[in-house]
Order: sequence, then C-alpha cells, then structure tokens
Amino acid sequence: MFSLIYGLWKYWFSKTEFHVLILGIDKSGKTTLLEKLKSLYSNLEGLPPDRIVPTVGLNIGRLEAAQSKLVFWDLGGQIGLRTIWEKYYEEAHAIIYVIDAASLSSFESSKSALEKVLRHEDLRGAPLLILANKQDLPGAVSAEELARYLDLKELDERLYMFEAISAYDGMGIKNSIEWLVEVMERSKRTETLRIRAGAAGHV
Ligand SMILES: Nc1nc2c(ncn2[C@@H]2O[C@H](COP(=O)(O)OP(=O)(O)OP(=O)(O)O)[C@@H](O)[C@H]2O)c(=O)[nH]1
Ligand SMILES: [Mg+2]
Repeated sequence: MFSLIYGLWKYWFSKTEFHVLILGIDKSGKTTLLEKLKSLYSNLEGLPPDRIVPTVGLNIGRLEAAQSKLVFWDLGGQIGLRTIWEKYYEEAHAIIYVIDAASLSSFESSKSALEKVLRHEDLRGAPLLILANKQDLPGAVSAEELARYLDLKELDERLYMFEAISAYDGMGIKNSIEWLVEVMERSKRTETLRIRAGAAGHV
C-alpha cells in the first residue's frame, strides 16, 4: 500500500516543473553556478567561467535533477537590475541566494538585498537555499560563519539551508540541489502554486 502511494506521489512530482529563482548581488557567481549546473546535470558542457559576462537580461536553464524537472531563472544582480527580480517572485517555487563568501566587504549589501527579497509578499513560504560560494578561494567563510554574520530575522516560517559551494569546482552543489528538490516537493508553497495553476486551467 505504502509503495503504491509513494509511486503515485513520485509520478505526480515527475510531472511537476519546479521554478527556481537564482538571486544575489552582482559578481556573487549566479551565472557561473547555472553553467556548472548544466555540466553536472545534462549533456551540455556549460560555458567556462572565462566566457561568462555580467547578466543584463535573464538566463534560463532547464534541467533534470533528483528525478525532477527544474527550470532555473538567473537574473542580473547589479543594483539597477534588482527591481526586475520581483517580476519572477509569484511563479517561483524556491529561491537560491548566492553570496561571494570570499568578499567580506560585500556582505552588508548582500544581506540587505536578501532581507528585501524575504520581506516580499509574493515569495511567502518559498524555500530558501543560501549558498556561500567561492569556497575554492582562500579566505572564504564557511556556511556557519555566513549564517552567523547574516543573522537573518525573517527566516522563522521558511524552510531554509546554508551550504558552502564552489561554482568553479562543483563542491557542495549536488547536496544543495538534492535538499532543494526534497523541500520543494513537500512545501506548502508548491501546493499553493499547483492549485493556482489548476484554477487557471494549466496544471
Ligand atoms: N574563484 C571563484 N570565482 C568564481 C566562482 N563563481 C564565480 N566566480 C567568479 O566571480 C565573477 C562573477 O561571476 P558571475 O557568475 O558572472 O556572477 P553573477 O552573480 O552572475 O553576476 P551578475 O550577472 O552581474 O549578477 C566571475 O569572475 C566568476 O569567474 C567560484 O566558485 N570561485
Ligand atoms: Mg550573471
């Protein structure tokens, strides 16, 4: 009986497409991460870091990971582009927030940009994965140190995790994505988005 229910549950989620928004201030490594995800989870090579330019529009990556269909939206993080982020909030199942863990001088602006994201009504209940990127660099702080530094107050009701990664060598990325898929599958937000899509006639 259990395996039947589990099978149906898995079947349902194999059809669900999860939208994951990759946010963070400029130069934190969002696009480098997206390209690394392509190399890790598809047959695509993914652009090498030296061919990646600052993002002005939107980069999209469609991938299958942890038996789920994922659509990543990578937006530009320059200050004048951050107003565009909120146009994507309503449709997002989860947020990945990337921070350059080796750039202590940018932590303050990363923190305030993240606090603003978390205050937004349209992202209510969206699971949050905070990535302490650039662990390959000397001086990068750990995930625990970053969590202590950010000292976020808005996290109470939200499923979240801090993880140390390197978008260069791939460290920590698979773990992070597995966690994200798992929480998206059981989050109330996914349920809410599904009901809304059903009501609009496209499940
Ligand atoms: N050492 C190291 N450098 C990284 C890593 N990830 C990204 N970088 C570098 O950081 C810089 C910015 O990377 P991007 O991926 O363009 O950053 P972004 O967050 O997409 O920036 P915007 O598009 O402007 O918002 C580039 O020089 C990357 O090569 C990493 O894991 N390790
Ligand atoms: Mg970019």
